[in-house]
Amino acid sequence: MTTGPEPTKSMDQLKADLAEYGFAMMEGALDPDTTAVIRERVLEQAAAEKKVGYGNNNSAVEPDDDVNQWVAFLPNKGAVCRALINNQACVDIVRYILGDDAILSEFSAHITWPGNKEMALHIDQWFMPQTVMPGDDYVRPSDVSRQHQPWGGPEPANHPINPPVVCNVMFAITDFTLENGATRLVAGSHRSGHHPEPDARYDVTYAEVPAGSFVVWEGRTWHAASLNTGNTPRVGITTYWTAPFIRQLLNFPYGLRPEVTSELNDHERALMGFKPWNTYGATDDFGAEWARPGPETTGVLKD
Ligand SMILES: O=C(O)CCC(=O)C(=O)O
Repeated sequence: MTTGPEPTKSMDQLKADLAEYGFAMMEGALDPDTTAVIRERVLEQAAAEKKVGYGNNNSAVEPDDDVNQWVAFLPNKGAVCRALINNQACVDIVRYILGDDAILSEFSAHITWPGNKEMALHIDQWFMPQTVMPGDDYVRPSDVSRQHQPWGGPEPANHPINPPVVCNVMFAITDFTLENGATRLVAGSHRSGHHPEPDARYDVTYAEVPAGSFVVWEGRTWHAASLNTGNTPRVGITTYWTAPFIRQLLNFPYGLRPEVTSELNDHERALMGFKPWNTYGATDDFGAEWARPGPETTGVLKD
């Protein structure tokens, strides 16, 4: 284990920890009642999804595990979860990292169940093209893959690296402990410009926090969920955020159920990507504040 940040209630400390370690922990972000209501809803949904055999694993990050469970696309699965994207500390730290126009990219629960397999350390912005010397060959952006990356150690690079373009605010809906699979992270790895070597072992910090906290890491920080060696599930909810010019991991404007879309307020709709950014994401009117859904756009016109 290595040194890392301590859980804090101070936004200033949270920002300082992020700069130094690439991650930070906010204690008391959610009150106990809200946390309990969300936990109950997520576990109920998880049990029902398991029963009908609905998509319970995420092979992109856990190819070898069929024990952990992702409850994907939470906004469709109960209005209670929307408390998380309306959490001021969450939105403040996201905007601190990515700027005011950041949007939500994913909003899902990740449940580590006892008997799971260990998730491999990774970074979230694996899709970013690497910097190259002028004239050098480059990987064509649509050919970038998780498998072909500049592997290396977590030490700071001595050359320019990409800035963060995504970040993750993961809410602890149960306690996160060493035993139940707390997220583990490599302090300082956000400065390395490297991806962790697939089978190497590194000094990690376990984000041990009480329920109601969140763990925030930026897109370059090495991290993963851990083994659950206990006998109760660890429930985390990932709110994953992105620069508005990057495709969202979950396609909210397309996939939200109509009854959910009609309940969203403007703040939530903007966060979910209904608002074009410098015309990107527009539908038929480049100047419109909001993208219009198909039935409301202009079709064939004739004199
Ligand atoms: O569930 C966790 O603790 C980590 C999840 C993770 O690695 C991710 O969402 O990229």
